[in-house]
Amino acid sequence: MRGKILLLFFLVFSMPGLMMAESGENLWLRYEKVSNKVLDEYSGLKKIYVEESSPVIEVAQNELMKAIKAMTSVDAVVNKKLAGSSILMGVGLDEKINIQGLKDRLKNCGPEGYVIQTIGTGSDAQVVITANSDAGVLYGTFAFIRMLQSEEDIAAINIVESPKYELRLLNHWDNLNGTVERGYAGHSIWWNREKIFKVLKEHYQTYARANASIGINGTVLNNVNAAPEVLTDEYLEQVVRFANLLRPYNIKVYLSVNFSSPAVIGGLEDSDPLRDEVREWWKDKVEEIYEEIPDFGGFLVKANSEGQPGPQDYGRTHADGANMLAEALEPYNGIVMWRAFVYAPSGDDRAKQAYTEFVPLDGKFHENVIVQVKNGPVDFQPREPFSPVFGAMEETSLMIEFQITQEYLGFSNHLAYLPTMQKETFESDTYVKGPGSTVAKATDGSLFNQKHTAIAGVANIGRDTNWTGHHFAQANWYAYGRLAWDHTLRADEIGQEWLKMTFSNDSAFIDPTLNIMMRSREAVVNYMTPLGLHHLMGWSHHHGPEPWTEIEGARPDWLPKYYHNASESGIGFDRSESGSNAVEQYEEPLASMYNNPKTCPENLILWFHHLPWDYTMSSGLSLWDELCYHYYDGVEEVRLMQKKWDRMQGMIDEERFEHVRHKLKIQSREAEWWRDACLLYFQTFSKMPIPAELERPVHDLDELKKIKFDMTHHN
Ligand code: GCW
Repeated sequence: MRGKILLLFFLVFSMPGLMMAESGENLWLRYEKVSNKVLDEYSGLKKIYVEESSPVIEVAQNELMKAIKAMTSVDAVVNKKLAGSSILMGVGLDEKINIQGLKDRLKNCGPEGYVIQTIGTGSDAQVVITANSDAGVLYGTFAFIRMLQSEEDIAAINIVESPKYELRLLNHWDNLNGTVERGYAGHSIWWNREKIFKVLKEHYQTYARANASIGINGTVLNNVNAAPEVLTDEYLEQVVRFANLLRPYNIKVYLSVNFSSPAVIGGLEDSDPLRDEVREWWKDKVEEIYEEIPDFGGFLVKANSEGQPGPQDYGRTHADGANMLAEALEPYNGIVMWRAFVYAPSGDDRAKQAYTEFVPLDGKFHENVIVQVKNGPVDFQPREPFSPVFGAMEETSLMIEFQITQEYLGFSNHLAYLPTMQKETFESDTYVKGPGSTVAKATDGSLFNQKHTAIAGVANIGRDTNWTGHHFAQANWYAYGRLAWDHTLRADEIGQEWLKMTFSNDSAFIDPTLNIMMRSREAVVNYMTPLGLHHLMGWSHHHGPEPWTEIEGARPDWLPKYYHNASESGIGFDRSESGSNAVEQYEEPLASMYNNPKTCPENLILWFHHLPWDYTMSSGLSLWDELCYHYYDGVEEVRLMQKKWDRMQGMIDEERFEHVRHKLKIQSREAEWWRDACLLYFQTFSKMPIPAELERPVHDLDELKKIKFDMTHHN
């Protein structure tokens, strides 16, 4: 019997095309066997010399040994002597080995960068992984593992790396009751779990390893819509456990705090930031936290925004509020990240408000305050211009906030590879210091003398086995970290790295799949909000199209009509001089360029202009026809994605293949839903026909209006 089982086992796993089912739980840290082509070279990685151990170095060393074992079957051992070791890792190796220029190279890699270098050749070759800190060694080790996973040549490595941003954070919008705001991958990994911490330890370690592998060094554990209770003993105890667990991976924990905490949980009369009693309360609270977590990162605050309390409730400014917290955190080197995502219910054009409120406060924030600005001026739309706040506050540390969770890009149902969008923001020229003053440079310290540089990504992580709901959404987590480390990396090179580690090193799989990824975000823009349209989504769920929605008593700027302004005279938001004049917030030549529809980039034209339906676009088509072609292109692209993906069958495990195929089917259906809903609705104003050569809509407008989108299965 046993023999038969073994035979069956052998047959199943030796058959070409039949691969082990994979759930995605190991993310990009799968450590598959490398090919025979490189096996010989890699098998030499037998002896590891470690200079001065520490908890962080131990993590790096264990990871490396585990990876080598899994990829090459070699049992690497720790060697006490430097001579004869194949891998040398640790801080201070420059004192022990004589490599020309190493000291200078280390000078260039800052506190968390690293050097990886091969010395010697053939069987004497040694790989050196060194840095100025244990964290740098950890990151260098993961970079080296990535090279092994991607089967790169390691015979002559010569790498010097340093991160572009000092603080590279994930923001979890996780509520203490276990739900996740705009989370589409199950419930919170942090809060309200039934299983005990001990059981979950490995799960958390995977999270920590994954983040360490891409250089994330901080995580905010709770929603910016913060419950004051997170600062009570009950929750702080849990925060201490998370901090202890994440520390050896060089990840600091931060908390979102509710500005009214002194009143709500402290029993004070109010939370006025200029009252001594309130200031003392925060100081005591901070002291209490640091007693337990000496390396606590600091606070993230959403204040006076979307109903959250803040200093303005007491007639104080954002600076008054932020500085009070900064003062409490300062003795411990803690940071305040104060969000600029603000807009008043009945104010001016919503796109202008962050700038209007924050730019006058430039220079008024303490040194340990960083103002956190969303990439665009409205709200994580599939395409927005960059926020004009970037570059406009020279005397303030500014950080960029991206959204990794796909609130407005199809949730975890749609394949949308986000780095192409993020690169668009990074590379946008603000012109604040002349041409070349990109958003990247305006935030990474190269243009202004920021005290701190930082970047945040709103996490797409949940309790789903594959962590992110859609297997390809893992790529957005991975890529965010890689870009936070180095925003000059190309979206395609990051995508390729990720595909190799997550699926396969076979170019017959990688090339077409990378092509799907690289074109995916533009597809989403086309079938949802082309030509600068924005916020056409259902007002509460933000998933499906509801350009028609009217809700009595609702804030106008939560409803799509506020943004698209469709009427018989045309469509679009006039932000030119004749409208809200939001263009004025941009430097020249951008202000003039955006102001004129003839020079405004057409992919943003309806963001800045309200134009008649028969307006002639650069293609010679009318605006209406152009809009139709974009919506149809979006749908076509998803159908193409499906075809390309179908050809990948057999190249990866069936489980993940099928899962993605299923998701693409949903995406394809929803792309049609979007196209038909928007075009049929806008057609009631344009009264123009959909070009004859295009297929007919598959839906009926009245039917579409009746769809009640059900959010429940997304949480
Ligand atoms: O995009 C909007 C979301 C809110 C979110 C808010 C914010 C956490 O719809 O769910 O709240 O942005 O960024 O604060």
